[in-house]
Amino acid sequence: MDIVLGLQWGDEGKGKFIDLISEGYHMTARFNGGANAGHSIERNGKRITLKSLPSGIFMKGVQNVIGTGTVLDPVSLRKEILNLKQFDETIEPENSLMISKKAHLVLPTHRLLDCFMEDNPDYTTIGTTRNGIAQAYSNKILRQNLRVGDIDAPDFRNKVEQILERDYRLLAGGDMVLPSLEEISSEFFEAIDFLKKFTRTETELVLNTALSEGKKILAEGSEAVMLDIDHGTYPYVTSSSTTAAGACVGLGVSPKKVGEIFGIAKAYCTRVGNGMFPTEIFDSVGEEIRQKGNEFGSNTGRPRRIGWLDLPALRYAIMITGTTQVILTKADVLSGMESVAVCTHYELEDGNLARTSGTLPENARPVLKQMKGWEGDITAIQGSSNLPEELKAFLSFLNDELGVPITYLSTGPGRDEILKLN
Ligand code: 2SA
Ligand code: MG
Repeated sequence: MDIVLGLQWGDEGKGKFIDLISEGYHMTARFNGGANAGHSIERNGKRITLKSLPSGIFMKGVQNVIGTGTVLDPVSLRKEILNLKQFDETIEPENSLMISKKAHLVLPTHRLLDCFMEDNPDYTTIGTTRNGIAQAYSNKILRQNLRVGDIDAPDFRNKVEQILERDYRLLAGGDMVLPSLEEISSEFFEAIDFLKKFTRTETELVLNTALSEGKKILAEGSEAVMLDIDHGTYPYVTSSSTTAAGACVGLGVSPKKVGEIFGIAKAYCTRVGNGMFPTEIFDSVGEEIRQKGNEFGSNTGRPRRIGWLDLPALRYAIMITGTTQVILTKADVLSGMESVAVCTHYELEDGNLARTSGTLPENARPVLKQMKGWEGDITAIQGSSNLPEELKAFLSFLNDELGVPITYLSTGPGRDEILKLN
């Protein structure tokens, strides 16, 4: 099993890379997160953003798994699949998708409680995607949640209604305008009926059987290492395990079965939501990168914060995940800049930090190295030897600093705009 992970704060371009390599796999599997993800893929000049579905859903003959470590919102999944069919009517997720019976359900009140907590000054505002992700995961840990496998039980409806009513009593104490219980309940059960069209099974058995038959599996991470619940910039993180180990836990596959670990990183950094971001750029350069790189949340449309490439954070993410290859994206966005900065280390009062999760002492100072920028449109370049010399120097500097080879360079948003580096 190979794994694709985001090494920064998300939106590194995982969807595009998975789309490029998924042809070589029999199965693609999502192991964490849910409708908070936004994996953008291009097809025939049109872009579509996947939320809960694995990116292999577009590939004929590829089996797709929504694994045990995910949280599944039936209402959102139904919308996503109906939208997908409009985009490409030949796609048949009824035949190519299986969902873990042990994946946890996101209930309608989880979304409402997420909004309630985000807007209530008694709680820390995380800047979540408001999809009820933390509420579903926390109820899982509390052992109070329902799972995909529960939807066929005769008392499922009663149990859901009981939870919705209980949550509504809690929500009624706030000043949120709530939809009627009947409304959210009927939308939810309509989505549950829709969900019943799909295979629901013990996906860990399917995955391990496939591996024992020599089939190749690609595990697809959502969000990214710096948003990991344990190793990210807590509390400004998501609620799942976004690391390579998280893929093993979330899919029920042994670490012994893992081969390549592809880490995706942008040539700069972005983050949405709150939290520390030491290399953040606040001036017009940041705005220029935001516009040029179209750095807006693919689901929520939120402007993403922009910063220079943070090598101490990237080294940390590579260490935590055991990344074997780095895929560098969006270097084209930096084209035409006179100089490009990279944070090489953090300076502390008593020394330097080369590796950090981003949680820094107050007086830590990011040290930026200015590198000469590269000119021209790199999107059409064929063959890495034709890249501008300044970009080659940038890549070679990063290779040396990271200690892991950069094997691909994405040179533009298009599907084919990616170079294999030798
Ligand atoms: P949540 O909703 O509970 O997981 O939010 C917690 C933190 O995790 C961040 N987060 C993300 N960061 C980047 N991209 C994400 N996916 C979408 C995208 C986001 C969007 O691909 O663009 O559309 O805005 C994602 N999902 C969660 C979030 O910002 C919080 O900091
Ligand atoms: Mg995204």
